[in-house]
Amino acid sequence: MASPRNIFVLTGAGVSAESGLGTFRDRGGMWSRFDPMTLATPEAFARDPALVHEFYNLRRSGVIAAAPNPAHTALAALETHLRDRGGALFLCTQNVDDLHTRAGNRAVMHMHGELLKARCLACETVHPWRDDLFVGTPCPACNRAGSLRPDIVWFGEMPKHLEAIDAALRTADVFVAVGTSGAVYPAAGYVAQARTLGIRTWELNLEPSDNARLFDAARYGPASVVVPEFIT
Ligand code: BV8
Repeated sequence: MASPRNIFVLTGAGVSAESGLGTFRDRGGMWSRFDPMTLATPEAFARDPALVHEFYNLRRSGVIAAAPNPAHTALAALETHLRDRGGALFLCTQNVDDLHTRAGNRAVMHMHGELLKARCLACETVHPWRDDLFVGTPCPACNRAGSLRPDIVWFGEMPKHLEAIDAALRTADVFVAVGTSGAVYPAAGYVAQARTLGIRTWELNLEPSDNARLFDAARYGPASVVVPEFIT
């Protein structure tokens, strides 16, 4: 790779697959076993909060038990490398785990929220959260019971940090998508936006994604191999 100053990296579930966290749309993936409309929408939470809490409690304990893999570590090294040379890594993740942060990335834009945070629907306070959540769990700030939800962006909800993401894309020299199927918008549209801005686009994935034809270049293989190779 040449030496660009600013790199925008969009990560998806594939970057955490080798840490043991399941992907969504692969064969055997989460959404092939569970219907996202019954688990990952505000309507599902209103209808059956106990079921939705159970699903996210399981995933939260899975994240706590997982560890970053060489793909996460390589992206943390890339951030330091670019910063030391006056550039920047804009790391935007669709993942709700904290593995980029634990690997050492300082600035991570979690556009679909974070599993290790809970938000109160009554007072809007966001709390760091590692325990199981139940329908009757009181909010530590306002003490109201039944008002806490995972601080996750569900289908039909507005993703987070959209302005910062747009600004980062506009100052990037290279766009790299890692381990994402390109099925969920608005993230799936960023490669087209990058192309419009004249930014060189790379795909790093196990196999060609839905958007593969939109990338200028690609490397296919496990993220733990292709990401470290790409940055050296
Ligand atoms: C919104 C949290 C309004 C939940 C998630 C345009 C057209 C059609 C529909 C829409 C559209 N725009 C919006 C929509 C609606 C909808 C949408 O996109 N629907 C799709 C399904 C058609 N979008 C929304 O509702 C979004 N909100 O649009 O608001 C708005 C927005 C902007 C401006 C104005 C208005 C909100 C979407 C958020 C949904 N929340 N996550 C939870 O986690 O429980 S989505 C879910 O998919 C995941 O959580 C993840 O975040 C996301 C993306 O999936 P991927 O990360 O790509 O994972 P996937 O399994 O699909 O792929 C894994 C890839 O890794 C594969 O390619 C595989 O080959 C690869 N891989 C596997 N192993 C490895 C590997 N690669 C490397 N190494 C390996 N070892």
